[in-house]
Amino acid sequence: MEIHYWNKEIETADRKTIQAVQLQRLKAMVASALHTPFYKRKLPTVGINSPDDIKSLDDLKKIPLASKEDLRQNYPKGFLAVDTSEVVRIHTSSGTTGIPTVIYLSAADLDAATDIMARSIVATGATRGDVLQNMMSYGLFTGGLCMHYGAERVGLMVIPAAGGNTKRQIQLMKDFGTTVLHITPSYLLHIHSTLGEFGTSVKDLSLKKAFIGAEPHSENTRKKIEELYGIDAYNSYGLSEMNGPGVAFECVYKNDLHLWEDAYILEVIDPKTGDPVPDGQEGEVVLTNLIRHAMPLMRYRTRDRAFVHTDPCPCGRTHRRISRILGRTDDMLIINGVNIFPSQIEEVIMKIPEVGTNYQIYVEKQGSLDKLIVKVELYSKMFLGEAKQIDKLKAKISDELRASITIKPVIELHEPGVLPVFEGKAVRVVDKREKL
Ligand code: DLL
Repeated sequence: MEIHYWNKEIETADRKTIQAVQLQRLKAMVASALHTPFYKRKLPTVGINSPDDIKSLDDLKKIPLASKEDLRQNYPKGFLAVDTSEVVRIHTSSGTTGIPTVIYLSAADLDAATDIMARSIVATGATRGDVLQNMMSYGLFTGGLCMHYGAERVGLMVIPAAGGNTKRQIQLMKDFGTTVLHITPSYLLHIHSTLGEFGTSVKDLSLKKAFIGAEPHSENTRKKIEELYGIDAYNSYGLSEMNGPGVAFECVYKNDLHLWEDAYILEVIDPKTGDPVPDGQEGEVVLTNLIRHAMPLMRYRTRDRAFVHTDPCPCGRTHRRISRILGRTDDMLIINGVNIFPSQIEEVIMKIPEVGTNYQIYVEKQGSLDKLIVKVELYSKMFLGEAKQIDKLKAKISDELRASITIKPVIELHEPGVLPVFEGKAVRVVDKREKL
């Protein structure tokens, strides 16, 4: 198998070298962090007042864990270490309520993140001459722009197609000879089911690879994609809080994801106790960003469950690999790549005066795509009204939800007493999708 590297020296460095880089970068990160309101408050309470208080990588453990809740509570500038005049870009991701989490990048941060993205792309064998159609949404979501920059740096020809409009996507693939896709697995499967409708078959396309990520998927889903398209599909993991895609990526061997340890310190903890779990054991992934100084974020609880591989990879890269993401430790739903918290839905519907007291959220597959159904009980007097009024209310709930969670759910309205009542903890979410 032919192996390509973007930066062979660091990608194949021995553990001692990687750890030396980590220590030096962690110190620099603590120096930046001490300029943010959040860490200015937190670090002195654990005896860290200067980068010199970090003497070894073990001192990382002193730094308090950070959560999405911390980001939300400190929105919008509590984690900002520089003057906004030094920031060249922001991205956001959904938070547990309407308040998003925001990340800031300076020009140097963007450059560093782009380099890591380029490294991920090259690890799959994609290179100059390839045509990448980026079907992740552009805008505040990191999936579009961050991959775009990385692919340009490698020298691929990028088609910034963004998501949706399947007919146009297929046309673009045909017209420009797309060889690589960046896409959610659910959308890639969906496109396959529509090819016939648009008079196209896989043979009309030049596809060789797909980078699939932004949502959980199983090994079977990957295999299905590879068989249907006759391509190699590589798992791509990332999160906005760590600069988006490119945190961990599969190489040509496709045996789980190399996590770039010179850019991110990886820990896996028991989500209940916060204690580290041994390699090979499933736990919550905790990441420290070593390359973003405009907005330091250390020991961030991703809520993603995975385990660390200990066996070496035949590609020669020494950065440890994580398993595919096996689930989450919180209730965040990922619907066609979009992150949604049930609490966001509750907040919107409970503000609508006609809505009664009970509701349920259903997620199921419709073909290969996820379908979100929000079942809502109304006060009984509503059902005495005209059908037109009910339709109007459905549209109103749907529109208000869309404004908050960015996707339009199907709304079902019910009379009181129809939805299940729970005496203990209410089961608000019924997720009928494949379990990993
Ligand atoms: O989804 C960044 C990204 C874009 C990754 C494009 C890959 C490709 P967020 O919107 O902040 O960022 O969502 C991050 O999505 O914590 C995981 O729960 C989930 N996720 C991302 N990639 C994978 C994957 C982007 N390959 C959250 N497998 C993460 C499973 C994934 N889950």
